[in-house]
Amino acid sequence: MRRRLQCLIACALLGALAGCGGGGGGLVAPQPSGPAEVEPNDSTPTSMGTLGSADLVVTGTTSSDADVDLFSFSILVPTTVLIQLDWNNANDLQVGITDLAGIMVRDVDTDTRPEACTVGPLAAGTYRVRVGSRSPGATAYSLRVGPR
Ligand SMILES: [Ca+2]
Ligand SMILES: [Ca+2]
Repeated sequence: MRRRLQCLIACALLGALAGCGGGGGGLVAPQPSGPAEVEPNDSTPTSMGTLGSADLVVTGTTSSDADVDLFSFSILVPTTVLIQLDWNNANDLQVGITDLAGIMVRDVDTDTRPEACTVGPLAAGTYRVRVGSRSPGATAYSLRVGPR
């Protein structure tokens, strides 16, 4: 409940851009490619690199609903960014993006997959992406961050 309230507040602050939510598949196919996450990453993010013209993709696994996977990426110029998290079973994952100060930019947690969101344009800087799970079982996923 608190998360959804935070999302509402964040969305309102950002002007409630459209294109946020789950079930919006079809725009970008899931890509089971890219480097894989390496634990531990619950509190120290793994860098996905600097965002250029190509999407950054990593794969990972939430081992349980207690596992959190953190990633970071940087942008050098103001950029509108797609964040998309996809997986292949009935489990329930969530994804959020914060700036380096920990201020939530957007949190996406619907009942469907993929969880996807287009935010921005974001100011140049480094951002943190948090992948979490509401399901006790393990879930392999693919996380895509790309300019849009
Ligand atoms: Ca993990
Ligand atoms: Ca983790």
